[in-house]
Amino acid sequence: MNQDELKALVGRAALDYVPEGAIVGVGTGSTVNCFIDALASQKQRIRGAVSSSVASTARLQSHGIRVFETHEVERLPVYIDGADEIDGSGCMIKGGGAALTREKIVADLADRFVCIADASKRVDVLGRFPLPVEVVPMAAAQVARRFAAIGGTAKLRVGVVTDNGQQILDVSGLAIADPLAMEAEINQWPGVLCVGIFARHRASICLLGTPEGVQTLS
Ligand code: ABF
Repeated sequence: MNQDELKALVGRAALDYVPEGAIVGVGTGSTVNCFIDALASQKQRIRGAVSSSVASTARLQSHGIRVFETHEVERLPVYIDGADEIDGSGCMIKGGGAALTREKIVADLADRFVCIADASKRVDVLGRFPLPVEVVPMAAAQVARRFAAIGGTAKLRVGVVTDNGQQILDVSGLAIADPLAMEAEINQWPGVLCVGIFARHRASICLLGTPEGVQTLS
């Protein structure tokens, strides 16, 4: 199976984690798009969704799935989202799709985080994928200097303005041995809106698409 087929496989598999009558938290990216398309075939089973991006909202609504605002819910039973990297403890690097801030906001509402990914996303140590960080533009240069001080090379994602009107830095050269500590540290840097380390909001379950089928990691 090619990568698109593996994404479709895990997108369908995630339906098993959507309770009857639920409002589902929905992430962003091409793997999540496969989940949204699969969800559409069972939309009568759910009340609707809370979305993590303008793009996912549009796709959900194109299928006739009601999209609730975050202030309309207090908790969600499940959040389904992809990742750029995921390690053995469910910590992730996310944000390749520039939606990391709203993804973390919606993940924070959910009782369970189900990550859907093809096998290429599974790593032992996070950091091979350049770490996305959403920043307020006036802080970008100073945040880049802070990353340089810890061995990172930050590059502005040119031509990208996030759904929140901010910028993205992509930071390469980091080996993230302690994701929780690094997430906590970077979150304190002035001008950082969100760092794409999901350790505090790690995946409780990962559905990994492999040529042998779906591997369930928890
Ligand atoms: C999203 O999923 C982003 O956080 C992450 O960058 C993306 C992975 O995209 P894809 O599924 O297209 O590989 O949640």
